[in-house]
Amino acid sequence: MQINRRRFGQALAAAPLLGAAQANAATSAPAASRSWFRDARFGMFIHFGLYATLQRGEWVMYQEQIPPADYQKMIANFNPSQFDARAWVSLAKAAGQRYMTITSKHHEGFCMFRTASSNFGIMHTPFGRDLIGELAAECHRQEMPLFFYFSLMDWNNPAYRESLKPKTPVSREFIDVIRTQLRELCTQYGKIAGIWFDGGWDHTPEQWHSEELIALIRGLQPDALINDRAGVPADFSTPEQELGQRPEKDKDRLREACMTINDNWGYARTDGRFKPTSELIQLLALAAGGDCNLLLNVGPQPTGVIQQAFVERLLAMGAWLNKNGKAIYSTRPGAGVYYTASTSTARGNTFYLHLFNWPSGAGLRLEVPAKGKVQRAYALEDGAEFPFGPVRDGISTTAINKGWSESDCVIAFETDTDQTA
Ligand code: FHN
Repeated sequence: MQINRRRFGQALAAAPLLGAAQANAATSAPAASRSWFRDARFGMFIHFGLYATLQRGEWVMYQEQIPPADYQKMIANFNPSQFDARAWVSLAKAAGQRYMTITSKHHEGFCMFRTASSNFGIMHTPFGRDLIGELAAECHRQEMPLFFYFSLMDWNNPAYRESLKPKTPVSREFIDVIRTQLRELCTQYGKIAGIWFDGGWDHTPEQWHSEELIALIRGLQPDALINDRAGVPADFSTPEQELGQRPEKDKDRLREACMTINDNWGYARTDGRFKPTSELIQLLALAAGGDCNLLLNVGPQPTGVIQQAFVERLLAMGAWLNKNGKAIYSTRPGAGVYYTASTSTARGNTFYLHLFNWPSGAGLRLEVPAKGKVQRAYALEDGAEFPFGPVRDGISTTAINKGWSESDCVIAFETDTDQTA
């Protein structure tokens, strides 16, 4: 039964939650973990692995049907000599990203961490350093929460080879390989933020022993957050390349949308289709307006250096967040607004209206619904006051964009009422 990703997503959404007790034991991280994650709103996704050496994205082995024996020979060329954990973490910080998620093992099965489970890993390359270990140490040093992405399917592990065929359960031998690797990730690098499963669509949660794997992680890392891609809902949903609609039943469920800056997760030398910075800022605001985090991806080059096109956009997002972060971090969705190119967030008694693509020098008349009495209105990035007057269940104001962000100009409305309730 070859399950494709979209159908797997639908299957997951339809899956009746397992018996309450088991689910709870298996599906929820502590409240403190849930709230820091929800308040963080913006993370860096890193797809880095052996595939980077071919510079054609992370699915190159599958797409080009490279035989495992040939693919495995490539470990002799893996040497990201310019890899610098401090540079990666500092870039995420400068971008305003509050956590990081790195591929510890992608579908190719190449382990980016020190492991006793296989020789198909980074310690057996000319590079010969524990990249995950160095990144984890730097994240601890800079107090940056770190998630490990972990692919269940593994194109190069002989124990999984049998399970590549449709309708084939996953061998106990391979489940034990996964257990060993998860145990290493949960014990070798101090406190981790969580596990980001992926690549589970070819088998059911039962065939992956997902409950067992999640219980293993919770036992070793009680504060860890775990995503929904082992086929068990766990702590957070993960729409991909879209913000998607939040199902009614998931009103309070944690949600994180992952997106690429260009069209590839892994480094692809010829992929120049980079989203403009304005679109990335608007995606972050729309995500927050939908009570969703944005996990924005970079695919480092084989040297270990993150390409300039990614760096420029991330630094520009950081510059915008330096002035407007209050309207993103620790916010909740604001009341609905009438304007197409906009969204709203709220924090306490303040309501933030995000206006997209409002040209500098252009005028705008706004009518904004506000709960309670509006006491002050101003442009968040520089505090410039906005004159306003009452209209039916809200206020109206007229303004000219005085050089504020055209990507997303945030107007703050301070009121006497909690805007998040
Ligand atoms: O196949 C992977 C893909 O390479 C990438 O890792 C994304 C990131 O969420 N997940 C899978 C596709 O859904």
